[in-house]
Amino acid sequence: MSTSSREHLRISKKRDDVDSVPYKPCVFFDFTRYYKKLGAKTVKIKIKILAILAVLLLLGGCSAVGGEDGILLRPPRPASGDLDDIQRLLTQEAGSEITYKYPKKGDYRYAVIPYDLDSDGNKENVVFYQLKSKADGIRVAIFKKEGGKWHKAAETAGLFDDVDRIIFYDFDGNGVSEILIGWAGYLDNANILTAYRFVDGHLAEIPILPSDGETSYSTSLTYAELALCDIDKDKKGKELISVELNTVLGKAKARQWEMTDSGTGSYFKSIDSVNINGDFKSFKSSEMADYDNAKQALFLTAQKNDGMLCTKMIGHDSINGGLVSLLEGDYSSRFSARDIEGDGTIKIPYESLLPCYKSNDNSENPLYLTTWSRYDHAAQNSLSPIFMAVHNRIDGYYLKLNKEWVYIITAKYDPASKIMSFYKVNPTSGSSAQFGDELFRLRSCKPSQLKDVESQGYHKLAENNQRVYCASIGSEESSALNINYETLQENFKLMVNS
Ligand SMILES: [Ca+2]
Ligand SMILES: [Ca+2]
Ligand SMILES: [Ca+2]
Repeated sequence: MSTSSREHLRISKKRDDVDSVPYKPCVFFDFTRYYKKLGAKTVKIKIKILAILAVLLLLGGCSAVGGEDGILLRPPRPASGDLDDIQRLLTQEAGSEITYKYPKKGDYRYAVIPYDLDSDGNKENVVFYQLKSKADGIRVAIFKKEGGKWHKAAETAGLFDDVDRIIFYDFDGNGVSEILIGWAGYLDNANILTAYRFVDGHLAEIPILPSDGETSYSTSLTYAELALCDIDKDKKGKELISVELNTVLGKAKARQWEMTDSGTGSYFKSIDSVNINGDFKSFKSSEMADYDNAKQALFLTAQKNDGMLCTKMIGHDSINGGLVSLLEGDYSSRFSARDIEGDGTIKIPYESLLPCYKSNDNSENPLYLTTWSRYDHAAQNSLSPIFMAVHNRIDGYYLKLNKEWVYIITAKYDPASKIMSFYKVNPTSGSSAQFGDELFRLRSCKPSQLKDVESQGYHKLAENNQRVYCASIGSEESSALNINYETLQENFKLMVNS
């Protein structure tokens, strides 16, 4: 049996028990065609290395996350009494041990998620779980409290074994949130989104028109990355943007979705799409953020086939409307774009080898010069460099390079001693540059080692909970380059997330 046939059966089997009783199906909606379409799709299945064993109820870690208006908040947790009731009901009925599952991304990273799904003023609880026997795939159940007692109002089978994310949002403005669930595919690039509404105590699927010009409905949408953001900046509502990736060709496309009513039922349809230039292996993350004078764009972090990351930007065309791909160039780095300076704007990195390293030289671990830039819309959609730095990813710091140091100094790193040594570059005619005299060293050590390290001529530059960071300046040539403890301290920065 071919992979696609197996997938066909797998998906068909799982979708038989969709709780669709109260849903008035759209007249165009044809499940048979949907199954055929899915079967025809080449969904690459690879055995996934053990899915992360779901943590016990409520242990799904969730740091502060972006709320509806970008305010940092934590999603609510159910009261412990409610949790006990729900857990008891679920295990009683399943008749077997269960593993709770929690969304890996998004605003709700709990296995049990309270949310008022039908806008009646009381929160239901959405629960993701899987039988420990793995006899069946992942399931999602909705628990509703009526007459002071919880009961399972609805349940449906999911796809695959994990949840990528869950989104609650009132897309059609009727005062009731729709429920979007992204099921985590076995490959990064092939997550599948299904959409539901919870009406009259039942869960009903919302059809999706899968792409431009399609006339037959599906119940799912394949995506590599997903974002809910106010891309058109109208402050009236958020738009759903999906990024789809053709893994064979490495080509990607961003697509905007809208919920609309055909008169016979609501559905999601694609209203615009834009190609994202480049050759991609996967998409890692997306983040709506400011650039240039408070303009906003969706920053996408993609991974290329060589393993390097690159940043892509999707914005909104304020003159003609629709999505635009803003950053066309190929800017590669081992880092994703981030607010590295903590000033509220995202910087985009790209890297080149430090002097004295050759790209084909595998005899030593090469070090890179990272240029952190801002997106410059006026300069033909290109990047304007803000600063250049040498990063030490292992020890979690970077040294900004003053302009007069760039291309004049280079570095080597010894992971055993945690010493990064900086050298003057000796330009040689007719061949590549050579490491010249050593100028200074940076070194990280444990706080308990500081005295010993200081006795070796090091001065403390910075410290955090675990490590102390020091410098030692050893060459007279350093002063000619304005390298002293003051400038090093000023230029030395700890990475918050490397
Ligand atoms: Ca409710
Ligand atoms: Ca709605
Ligand atoms: Ca909007």
